[in-house]
Amino acid sequence: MTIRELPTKPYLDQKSGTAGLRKKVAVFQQPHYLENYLQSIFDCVPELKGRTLVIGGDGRYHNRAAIQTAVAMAAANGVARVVIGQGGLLSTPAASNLIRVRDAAGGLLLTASHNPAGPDGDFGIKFNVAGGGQATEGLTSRLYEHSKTISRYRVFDGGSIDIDRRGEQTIGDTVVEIVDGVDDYAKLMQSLFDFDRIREWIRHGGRLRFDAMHAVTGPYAQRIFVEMLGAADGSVMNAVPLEDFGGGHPDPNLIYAKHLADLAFEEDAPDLIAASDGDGDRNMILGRGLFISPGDSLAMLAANLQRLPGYRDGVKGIARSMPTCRAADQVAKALNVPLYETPTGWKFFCNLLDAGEVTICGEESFGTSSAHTREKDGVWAVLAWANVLAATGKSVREIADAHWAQFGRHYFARHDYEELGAAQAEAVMQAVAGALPSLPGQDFAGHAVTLADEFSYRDKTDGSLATAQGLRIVCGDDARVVLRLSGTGTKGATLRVYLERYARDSSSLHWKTDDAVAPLAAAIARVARIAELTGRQTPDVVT
Ligand code: G16
Repeated sequence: MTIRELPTKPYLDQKSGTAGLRKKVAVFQQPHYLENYLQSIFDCVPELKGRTLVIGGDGRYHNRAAIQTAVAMAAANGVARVVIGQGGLLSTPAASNLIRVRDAAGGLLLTASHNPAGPDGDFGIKFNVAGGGQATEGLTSRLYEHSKTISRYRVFDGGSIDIDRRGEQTIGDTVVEIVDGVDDYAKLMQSLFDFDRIREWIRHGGRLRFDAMHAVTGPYAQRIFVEMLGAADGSVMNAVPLEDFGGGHPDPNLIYAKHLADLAFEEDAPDLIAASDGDGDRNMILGRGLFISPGDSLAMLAANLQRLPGYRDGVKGIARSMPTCRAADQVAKALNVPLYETPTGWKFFCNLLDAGEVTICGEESFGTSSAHTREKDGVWAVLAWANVLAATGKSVREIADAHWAQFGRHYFARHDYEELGAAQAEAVMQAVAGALPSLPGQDFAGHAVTLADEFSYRDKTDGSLATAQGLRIVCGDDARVVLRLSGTGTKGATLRVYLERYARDSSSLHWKTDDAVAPLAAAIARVARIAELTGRQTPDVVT
């Protein structure tokens, strides 16, 4: 068995999107495609040599084969130790945590998040750096540049490992350790939340229902909610991870998890209903008869965080991505802590978290997390809600009503126009960009425009500048519309239109979200000429 250096030709499309390289499985299965990208990582991150690398994925189709390739290449590139979740499974937040716990130089997260899986589905790779955070914009650009000129890769020839057998194996000089992917994560959760209190809440009738959607969180949820916290058998639905996610679309929102919204409105609905996505970083929260939007969930958790054991020191700061509704801003104001507005993409939170500037952060795309890891964390969000319910003795509805009465309510909806031609999507963005200079002072759905611009962001810790991060039309605190193109799709272009309306007086706190934002949707459709430029009369997905 030897290390071989093999010639290869570059592919020119290995540019990371919002969260790593995501492509159709068939693209990753092209000769040397995966190898090229992995070699770019080993070449651009020389500190992996002699150190530890964590590998795990969401269990989707191609995961197991890709892990064998990654291990053979890690061995050939001088990685000293590879730590892999048993069966190749690690949720994204658990992988980030394992990188921290093992003081690893980085980790390979094999996931395309909530995108459908299977031979015709998607696959993806994300590289996370030491400390568990996502690769910065700078590193992902270097990887892309490198991938365009790559001419050889190194692989250890002839060995394979058993990823289902816990313990140590060797491949060449590299030790490969297969670990239980849940252990360290469960310990971390126990250190943050009051498990005794949640157990009591459950014993006294608190009911939880969690849908793992046949993706990676099944084993995490089963261990934590059922085995450790005593939730009833059957509290975790679709708990077995499957390579094709059971043919489903593990994207926890009102479209792809509509059955949970229906459940929430049943007479005998559980107290807390939740779901996570393919790789376990997203979350959806519902109470009896109520959906909590991600922006509200961030704000409500931030307002209640100090009740939870891991957060007794309070909230240092809150961060949200720019398109996320501004509910958390009101909480930051009340707590007298800074609010950071970053571009879409969890990677933009990582520097703030590393610098200790922020305790909790979240995004409209169903992501919430805290400084305990460097990824968004679905199971964490569910536990945080369970702990708030247990600590206050209130229902989700009571928490929400009290929150809105104190802070006002931000109605929020995202309208997605999927699989557009690149030129169509660009034309819409151009139409809005062209209109921006004339909008300030104008009426927009009954509100006066106070700011209309393209968002850019300077990271206060490293000074880096991210430009072209979305177009925004702001009407003071009262309303806002944001447009941007998705960076995670694998088919055509997706236009995202984010609509937000703020209501403060008691008579306006219980509208239907669709009704509340309808005037904004109509106004932006006119400015952006969406129907004319795309041929679409209505969005494909509303979340
Ligand atoms: C990823 C990123 C998130 C981002 C989301 C949507 O989530 O990690 O930060 O908000 O995509 O991005 P876009 O609007 O560009 O499609 P995930 O869960 O897919 O990894």
